[in-house]
Amino acid sequence: SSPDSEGCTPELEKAGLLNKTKIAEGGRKLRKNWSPSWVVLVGNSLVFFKDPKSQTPSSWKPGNSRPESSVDLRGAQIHWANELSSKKNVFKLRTVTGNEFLLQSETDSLIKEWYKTIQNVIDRLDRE
Ligand code: I3P
Repeated sequence: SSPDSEGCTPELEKAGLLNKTKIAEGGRKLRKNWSPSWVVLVGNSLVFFKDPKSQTPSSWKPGNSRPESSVDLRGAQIHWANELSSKKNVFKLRTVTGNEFLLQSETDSLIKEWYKTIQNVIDRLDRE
């Protein structure tokens, strides 16, 4: 494990480019607006960055680029949701606060990895 694993800097679990749209805010439905997002899973949070051009390994680090938004995965739910889009490989992420996101990739293996990794974090937090 890294020197930080026992310290105060959460470990980076995964980062990559996904298509994203928010579809609800606090339970209120929003109009879809798909856009590419640099997504970083770190600690208990999924963090979204607007600029897909800053995809260097260090670009997620605090100070290097400002997140567009972030999602607390504690109590969140994840479901495959291909019925919610004409796109393939779509899953829905719902937070305890009633924010809902669709995440999508054209690459089957990639979206499956994200699904599995996020589900694992949610399960771990559920057991705490
Ligand atoms: C939406 C846009 C989205 C589409 C959505 C449309 O139109 O085409 O890409 O979602 O479908 O309403 P607009 O740009 O005019 O807002 P998908 O790509 O996920 O299918 P929907 O309303 O059936 O969800």
